[in-house]
Amino acid sequence: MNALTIPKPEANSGEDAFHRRIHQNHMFGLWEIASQMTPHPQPQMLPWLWDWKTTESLVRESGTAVPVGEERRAMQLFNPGLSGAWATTNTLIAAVQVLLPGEVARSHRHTPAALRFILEGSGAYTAVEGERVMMEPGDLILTPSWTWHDHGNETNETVVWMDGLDVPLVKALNTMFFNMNPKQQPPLTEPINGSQRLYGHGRLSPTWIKGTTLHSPLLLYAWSQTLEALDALRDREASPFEGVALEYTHPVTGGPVLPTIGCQVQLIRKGEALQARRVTGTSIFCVVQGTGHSVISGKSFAWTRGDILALPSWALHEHACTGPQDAILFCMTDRPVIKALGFWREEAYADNGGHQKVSEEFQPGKG
Ligand code: 1HN
Repeated sequence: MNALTIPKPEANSGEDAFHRRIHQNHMFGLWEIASQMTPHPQPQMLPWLWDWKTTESLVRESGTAVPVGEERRAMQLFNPGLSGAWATTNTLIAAVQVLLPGEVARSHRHTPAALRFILEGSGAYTAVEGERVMMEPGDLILTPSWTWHDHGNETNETVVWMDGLDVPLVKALNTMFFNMNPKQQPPLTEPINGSQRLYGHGRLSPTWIKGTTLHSPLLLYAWSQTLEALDALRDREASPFEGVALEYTHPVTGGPVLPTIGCQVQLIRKGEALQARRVTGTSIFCVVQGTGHSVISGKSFAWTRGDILALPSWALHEHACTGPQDAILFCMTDRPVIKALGFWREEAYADNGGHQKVSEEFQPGKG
């Protein structure tokens, strides 16, 4: 038998008889694909912004254009860099969902973990495993992996929220399971906001409940408490990259709220221009209040309330508040996965006083 000839680097065109044979046999030489071992992440996803002005009008229209049937009335934000994949970043999907007065989104469960960040409307609810979790603007509500959940709006105002899920990650891992509950709304078995009563008191947790769950047992992070925490720190020196940034934590372990999705809220004070850095993993920001911009890889994204911004892995980014009021950003990220697997890296941008040169302005809807 002849020894394999080691191909020379210039023999990587894949056109000769040997390469044709390996391709026919479902093989490629590493020398043909080694350029995929990039020296640093080179994401396919694009940094992108969905402006609230556009999203809001489409979401309002969806209220009359499509019913809440078997499926939710949730507008999925597709990243234009990801070739039509169901993904806002390579690991996360964001959606904007509307529930009109009197509507119910029926009970189902799935392996992707989900969260809601409430944008508009008071008094609607998500029922999670038999517990109604009441919604107020700015609240963070969790529906962990494989928990039954339905939504209902018994108020007379429309409710709008941002959904966040780890769908692209679950799909990449081939671990998608989904089913409908035979009941539109299974019976309530827990007190309203029961998880908040048990776990919503900071460092005080019930002693009689042994062990804990991978996900946070606290399903509601109320905006009133979030705002109070940010206010208490407003006059402090904080992160040069994130401003007054607080992580929503699992009350028992101190870890992230979901094993696959971490959440943060950040206050960027009036006039504050944070410094640039890059980190591994992706994030999706939602502007809660204020106006400002984020510079991502030299492109400036101007933002205002309700805008949703997707940040790729390892992209240089910096945020600034430019309006007359403090800015607040909500952020969801795949950082828990990145950290658990040992892929976390961060790098401050040292040049130019920590600020990028802006070479382009993002145009909403165009790029
Ligand atoms: C889902 O179950 C909801 O429960 C919202 O409201 C958005 C996006 C992808 C997959 C499942 C919901 C979703 C979703």
